[in-house]
Amino acid sequence: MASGTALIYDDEMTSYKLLWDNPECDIEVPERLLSSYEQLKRYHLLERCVHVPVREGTEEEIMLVHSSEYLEVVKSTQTMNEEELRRVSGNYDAVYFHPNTYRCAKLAVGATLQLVDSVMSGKVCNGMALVRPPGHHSQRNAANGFCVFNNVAIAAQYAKRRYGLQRILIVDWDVHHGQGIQYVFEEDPSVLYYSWHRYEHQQFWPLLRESDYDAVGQGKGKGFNLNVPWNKVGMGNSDYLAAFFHVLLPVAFEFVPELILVSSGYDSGIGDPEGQMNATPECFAHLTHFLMQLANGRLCAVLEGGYHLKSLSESVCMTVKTLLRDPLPQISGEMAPCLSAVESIQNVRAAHKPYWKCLMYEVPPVKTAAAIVSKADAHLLPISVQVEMEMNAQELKTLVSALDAELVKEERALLSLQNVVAILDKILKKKVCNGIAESSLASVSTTFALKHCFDFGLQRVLCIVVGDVDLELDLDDGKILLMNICQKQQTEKTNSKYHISLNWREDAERNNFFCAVLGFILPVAYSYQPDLMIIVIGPNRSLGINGISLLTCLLQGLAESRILVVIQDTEIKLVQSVAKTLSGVPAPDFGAYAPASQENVLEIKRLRNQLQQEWKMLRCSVRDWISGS
Ligand code: Q9C
Ligand code: ZN
Repeated sequence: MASGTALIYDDEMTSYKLLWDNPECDIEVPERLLSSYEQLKRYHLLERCVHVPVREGTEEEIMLVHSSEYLEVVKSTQTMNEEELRRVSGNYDAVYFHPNTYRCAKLAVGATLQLVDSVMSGKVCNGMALVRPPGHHSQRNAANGFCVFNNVAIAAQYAKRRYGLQRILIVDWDVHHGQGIQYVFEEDPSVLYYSWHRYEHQQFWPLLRESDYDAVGQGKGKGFNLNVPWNKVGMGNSDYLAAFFHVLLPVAFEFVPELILVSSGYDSGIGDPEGQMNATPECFAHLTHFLMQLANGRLCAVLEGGYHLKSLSESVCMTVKTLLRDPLPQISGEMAPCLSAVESIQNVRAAHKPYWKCLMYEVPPVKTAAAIVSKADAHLLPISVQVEMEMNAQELKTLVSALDAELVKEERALLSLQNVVAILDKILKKKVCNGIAESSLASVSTTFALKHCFDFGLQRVLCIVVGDVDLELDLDDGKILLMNICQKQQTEKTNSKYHISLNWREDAERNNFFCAVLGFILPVAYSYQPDLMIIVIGPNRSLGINGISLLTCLLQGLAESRILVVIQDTEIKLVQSVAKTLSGVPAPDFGAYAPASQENVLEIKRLRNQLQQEWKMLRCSVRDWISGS
């Protein structure tokens, strides 16, 4: 087996810099390379490495990932004056060009390929390339986030071609999502891309929906894209290690890569102004160490980001020291991942469960989500319930305006929709099974939710309203079955197949809702076979918390348990109890059995007689059966 560690660096890659004032880009400085290289010298690591010269990447190599049109644009910047450079830079997100950028970008590609060749030829076992500009954000037709050519993506394509590799693992530990790499290999099962990144529910740059854990790859590439989104800053050693133990490493050992490329950004390290994370330099030694156990130790680390010069250079040294097989440093900090990290890890594992044997068993998917008005009450919900953030205002507006042009103009109505839409969306996309949303205007938000369901393609929605909530709905086509449970005696009103009023007055002391749920609601619901159920709780309800919990408990057998509970008046006790039943805690103690009142028994009987022709599961006597057939 090969031994030795390559180090690839050339100070020509420090020959470009930002020429004008732009706070967005001013952290990407030549000193990033200089200070890392100096530190390697100071620790006497440099002299222990095998020095491999850089070269330019060829046009053909660059075009393994980029279009010739884009290559020409970058090439043209060589001879531009400052004004022209500013204009071209402005065409891209967080990018600056300098007359030397093109030359350096070619050297960065070439340095990366030299590293791949050194490792693949067996000249060395592993190595690191210290390059500028970084690569992982750049795309077929675009520079992005300080990146010009996608060094690592090009290297993977190159290694596949030149060495006929069938499985390459790319580990992107930079704090930003390398969306450029994701796009190149999304449909390619021969390249497994893993990235963790600061995400904060899509509030952090590059602000992409496709950075979330449910971007698993497409077509043949499904399962070969692993995103671990960090929704909080301050992630540290134990969070990173947990993501390795529970996501990357099990999948990587099952994948059996032939080569590992590391998009080695250190803005995920402590002190970095971009990342705001807490991992110490020692952490990168451990990450490197784990990866060295795969692919016969064939590992190429290629610099991406890292903007705190001290943290960056120490972390680079830790990586190289580990590649040289020095003993590992002790890792500091309490070894316990934070809750937010564990949530992200659980979400990726559940999303990838269909694709990897190592995840196939015991991953419980997140079952219940809740969006409540008072975030301070979140801790009162069962720990397994995922508490949702407010939906992005713009996203909400776009969604609502597509379905209801009037509604989008009303601020108060829009506000009341926020929670409902956030949860419904998760249920429809099967990210969670069921959920609870508080909404100040249950009628508006439920009406909208129903529209959204049909727009999404659902066929039948069972809507059970408890209390006073007026829904203006068209109920003729059978797409909605509306059941009202109220105490008002609406004698003149006759029930129709899809609009049923159940007049029910619960005995305050005792439980007698069983006979309504078992004798009427469940048989009708099972006859209807809904795709989704919405339970709306309004004011003046005639059912207590126990009754509502019983209802949610027993309805879970339908619609693959897809239930959305909309609650109008903030009532934490009710939310708590419903959250418990939805998340699978056994039903609450209903107390001693009490027979239903005469009045209620008669109501059930009346409804059964009225509707058993339509809903045949209501039949419970031979006479019913004969008269119905
Ligand atoms: N206002 C790398 O680490 N920040 N690139 C944009 C938007 C751009 C990071 C802020 C960060 C780019 C390789
Ligand atoms: Zn970065």
